Amino acid sequence: MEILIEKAGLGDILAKVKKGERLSKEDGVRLYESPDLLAVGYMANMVREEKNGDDTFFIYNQHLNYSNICTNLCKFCAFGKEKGTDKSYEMTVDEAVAKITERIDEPITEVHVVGGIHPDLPFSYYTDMLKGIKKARPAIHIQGFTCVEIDHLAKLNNSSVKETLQVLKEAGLDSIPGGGAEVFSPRIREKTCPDKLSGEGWLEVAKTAHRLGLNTNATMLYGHIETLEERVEHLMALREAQDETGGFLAFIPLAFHPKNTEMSDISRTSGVEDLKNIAVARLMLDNFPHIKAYWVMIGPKMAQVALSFGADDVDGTVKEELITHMAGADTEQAMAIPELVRIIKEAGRKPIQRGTLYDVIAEY
Ligand code: V47
Repeated sequence: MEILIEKAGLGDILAKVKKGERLSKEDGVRLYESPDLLAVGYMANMVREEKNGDDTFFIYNQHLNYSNICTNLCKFCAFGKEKGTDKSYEMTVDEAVAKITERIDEPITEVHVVGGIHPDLPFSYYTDMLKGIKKARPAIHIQGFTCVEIDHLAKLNNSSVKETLQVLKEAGLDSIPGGGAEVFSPRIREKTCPDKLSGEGWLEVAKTAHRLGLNTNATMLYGHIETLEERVEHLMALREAQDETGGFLAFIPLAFHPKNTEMSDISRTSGVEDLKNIAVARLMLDNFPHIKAYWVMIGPKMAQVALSFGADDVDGTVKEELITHMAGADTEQAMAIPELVRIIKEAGRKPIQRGTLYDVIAEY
């Protein structure tokens, strides 16, 4: 294989990977440009095995999308709706908490709470929801509110991001998911989500959370109008932030789903694209412990293959995910643990059920 990597013109990158040397922006672009998927994947797999061996993580989780009402209305999003339109919804705090209690008999360990940027829900709605969830299920880990929502909540709270995070933490917030990062490039944000928090703003919220002891994840929405350079710059900005704080747990590349969005003329990502994004992320993000292949977006089959291309996590049981499914995802709504275990074992890896902070719950 190493001869093939040399032949693919990537021998110098292989040498760096073997020495554990950091890859440059130019290296990242060359990896993306390389038509040799197996060469890129082989190197990413080396790093994956060095960091995580055969360990492959999944979680028993639940998604709670409390409202789709959103003032940002990003062009790539099919989930967000204007208030008062027929497809918009918002749960009361009691309705949101009922989503937790109705599954109280299942051994769920994490709830992933995300919604739109709502124009008029008060700050108390969010703290009451956190407190209500914790009261209903004290042991559950609440991974909630993207950095974009946190920035909005700080404004509602007439306070700094730091102080607001402290209040949210006291109300029950345990960690922050990776959404809302999109592509940090101002060019992309201007064209696709001009009203959204800037890339710099997103990174600042994430770093503030880390300094308060809240871990976060990071994402990148790929497969629309971004250039390969813009993808690499996004990864490098995350790598730099991680050097500063060390608070990111996982990176999740998100495959753009065009259906029902204002960018529906764009085709869905291909399998090669999906694997490339996992592999390049694994190679560039040398300081991220985990790379997640999110089966909801790339399908269980591609997520399984991704376990040999740099990924060491497949997310989890999920259930009731709306953001991707409203944009045309044809994956199931949920995956049962035996199925997650089966696909991981078939890929020759070791399935590990984890808690949100990668604590081991069960080994299979
Ligand atoms: O913030 C929106 C993206 C994100 C589309 O942290 C779209 O572990 C594809 O962030 N096609 C939400 N993507 C999902 C997310 C996430 C999912 C799973 C795990 C974690 C984690 C985070 O989805 C949004 C946005 O970036 N998104 N519209 C679309 N049409």
